[in-house]
Amino acid sequence: MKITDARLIICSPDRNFVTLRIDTDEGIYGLGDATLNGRELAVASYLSDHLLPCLIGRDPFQTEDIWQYLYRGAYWRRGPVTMAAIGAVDVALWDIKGKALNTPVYNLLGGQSRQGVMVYSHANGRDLSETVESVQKSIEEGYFAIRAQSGVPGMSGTYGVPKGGKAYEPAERGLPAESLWSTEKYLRFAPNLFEKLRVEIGPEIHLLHDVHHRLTPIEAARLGKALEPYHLFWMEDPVPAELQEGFELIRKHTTTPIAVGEVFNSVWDAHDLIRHQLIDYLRMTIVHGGGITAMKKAADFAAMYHVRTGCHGATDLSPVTLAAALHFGLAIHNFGVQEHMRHTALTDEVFPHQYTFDAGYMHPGTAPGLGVEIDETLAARYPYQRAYLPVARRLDGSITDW
Ligand code: CS2
Ligand code: MG
Repeated sequence: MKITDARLIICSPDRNFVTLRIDTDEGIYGLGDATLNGRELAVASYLSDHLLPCLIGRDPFQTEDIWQYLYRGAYWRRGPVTMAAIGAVDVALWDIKGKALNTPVYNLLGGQSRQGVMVYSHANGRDLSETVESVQKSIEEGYFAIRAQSGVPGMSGTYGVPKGGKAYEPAERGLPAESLWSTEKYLRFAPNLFEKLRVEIGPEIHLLHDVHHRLTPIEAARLGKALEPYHLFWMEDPVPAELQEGFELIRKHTTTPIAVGEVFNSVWDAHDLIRHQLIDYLRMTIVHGGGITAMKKAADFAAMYHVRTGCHGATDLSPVTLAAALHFGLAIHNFGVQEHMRHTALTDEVFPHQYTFDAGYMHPGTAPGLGVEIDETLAARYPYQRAYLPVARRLDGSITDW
């Protein structure tokens, strides 16, 4: 089998997506997701201008050799743009391999290791009571793992809480929106949120929370300690993760489990975090982490240190990535949880898929390959529109981490 063509489908059904399609001389094609929220066209150029010409004529079954060729052959390694591009190629090749062998991709990764993939939903509210209601709605929908994000008293808005009751989508068209952040207000409020949630919903539901890179290690240690009575499933991205040794300080003070890595694009970004057992869940995801080939290696390394996966799965990762993540999560042994931020109905229409949700679990389906398609005619009706993630400033006006 030979690769005969590789091209991008860039569309914006409610939000921007970059999808790679690779065609072969046997009529089988594969899809990969190359979406990097707020920097979509950088990845599109890296693929179209640099990687795709190198694929023509290659054997799509050679996933390992092609991954190494694209990674080592670039000379300039790693980074979110590079690894999202390599990830898109890799996932499309696994899709082709599954279709050619007439088997779902999970069968190529070790087979079905569990009945289903436990997923967590997004619950949020502008204030405590709205957030409690939103968590209760997720429970009614069948989730038993739920991320809770709430507006903070005294702050006009915060991460994870939509404006005006719409579904939460952080990237906004036009220039970057600016938001204000107060660590003091947040640290005073967050423990109250989870105390109230435990009173309202009891101890069984897995509660997760995303700090979104906003604290210093000692502040994160304080928060983790304060949240211990509420037994969170995880506290996510407590600090910006460049300083891996900073997590030693957090670990010294709290047993609240830590999840990190959605902004990582290589296992090297988490090497010390994993081998020193400074985290409990690795959030790196298939699209940004270099594809299935890379994520399988990262998961196997993490398994040696009791670290489980908790792959990122926001709506800025397309249904192609969600499908790939479900195949991956169904097969690997040290699976932890998969994020399930539901795409809009229009996005789902553009990306018909086999995966299903039932009673807190998802399954990728048994179709050969990934079990996801793209309706190119419909996609063409929603052209790309530049959009940016917000920028955050402290109350004194200085830039902080959004
Ligand atoms: C968040 C994301 O899902 C999460 O855990 O951190 O919503 C993140 O903000 C977006 O994916 C950024 O594009
Ligand atoms: Mg996050």
